[in-house]
Amino acid sequence: MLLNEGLIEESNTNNLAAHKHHFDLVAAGIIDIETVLQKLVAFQVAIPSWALGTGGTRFGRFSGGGEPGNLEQKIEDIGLLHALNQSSGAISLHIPWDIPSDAAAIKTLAAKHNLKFDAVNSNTFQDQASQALSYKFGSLQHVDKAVRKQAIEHNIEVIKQGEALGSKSLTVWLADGSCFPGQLNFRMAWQNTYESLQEIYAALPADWKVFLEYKAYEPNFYSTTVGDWGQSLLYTSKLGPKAYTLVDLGHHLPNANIEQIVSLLMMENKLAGFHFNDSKYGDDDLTVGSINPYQLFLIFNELVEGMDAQGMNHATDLAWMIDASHNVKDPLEDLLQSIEAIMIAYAQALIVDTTALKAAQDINDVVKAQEILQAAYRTDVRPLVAEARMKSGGALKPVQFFREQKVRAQLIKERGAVTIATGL
Ligand code: RM4
Ligand code: MN
Ligand code: MN
Repeated sequence: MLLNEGLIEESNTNNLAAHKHHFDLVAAGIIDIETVLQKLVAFQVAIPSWALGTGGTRFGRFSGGGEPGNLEQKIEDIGLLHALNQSSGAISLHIPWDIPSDAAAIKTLAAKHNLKFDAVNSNTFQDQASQALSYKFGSLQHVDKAVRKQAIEHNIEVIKQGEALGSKSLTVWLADGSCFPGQLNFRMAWQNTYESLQEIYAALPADWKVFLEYKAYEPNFYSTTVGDWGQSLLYTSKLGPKAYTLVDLGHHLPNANIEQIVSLLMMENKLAGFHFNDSKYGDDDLTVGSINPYQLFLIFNELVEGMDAQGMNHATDLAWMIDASHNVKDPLEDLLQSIEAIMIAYAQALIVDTTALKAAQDINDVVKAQEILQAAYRTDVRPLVAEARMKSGGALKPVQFFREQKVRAQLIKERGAVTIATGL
């Protein structure tokens, strides 16, 4: 379904007086408000094609109604999100869950919704019906060369699919590892993985990048062959300048200092970007900012500091994507909340008094440094985010709009109450 723009305007008019009151209050305290707003307007976060349906756990999945049944409908859903918040202007495809049957038609449809194609993702963590050899014991690391070859060829195929759509990067997440001590020779697994990645790297078009995601554990529980940022950085450093390390927030052991990881990866010019989500225990794939919004702010604080130090463009020089699973929420509402949480953390990071912070750091004034950071974090920047959204044609209150206009009910009417989106 396409949203009627007039309805967004109408809803904004109804909310305008209250918004203006809140906006003026907060804007008065911000020195270069116009620059902050411009940066917020420019910032776009990609939506993965697997996040439009209801997720699940290994115990069950409780699908909602009106889920997109094909890639076209997924693009329409992201189009809806983008119309509401103007910050979700890209889609990231997971192959083979979402192989376009007609790339040109899919490109045209995406363009109609003002969407670009972000990184394409390969999948060698599941066996597909048509597949000759199994990934039960790994893919790029596998002891059998024939399995490695199959996995390499799959990645090269994904690059080709991405090229046809205008993507410029491949994200590789490997489930490879082992479940029991003795199962795997770590050094051999590392070497095999490295050699396989070299072949994929060699197949990258000149203007492409490859992102290597790491994950501490799961589905393998004893060892993971790309288990942390150090291991990923070792691969990406050896591979060459087109290889970068991707940070998925849920892929760390508890209490990891993710903001420090981010800072160091940026220092080495090896940070690919992010998969945003939040977690309490592991790779929970909860809504970003729902458990630990302060950590999200601290991460954005390092991002802004690091990107500014290197003269990077906040909106385009790193890859931003949501990677969450919505078990008990409407996926579209959850994605609206996710984008809002990201924009809030970004806005807070943009208003940190960096000059004062630097001065406090230089004289070891620890108390002052904390005051400065928390002054930004405790500022209610929601009116700034809403203002940026409205300026670009989005809704002041996207979730409220989604509910008032009964968007899900309309999707159920169009698509049916029992539909299951491809994905996990
Ligand atoms: C993994 C990882 C990947 C994602 C899959 C679905 O845990 O986060 O990025 O492609 O889940
Ligand atoms: Mn991820
Ligand atoms: Mn994950």
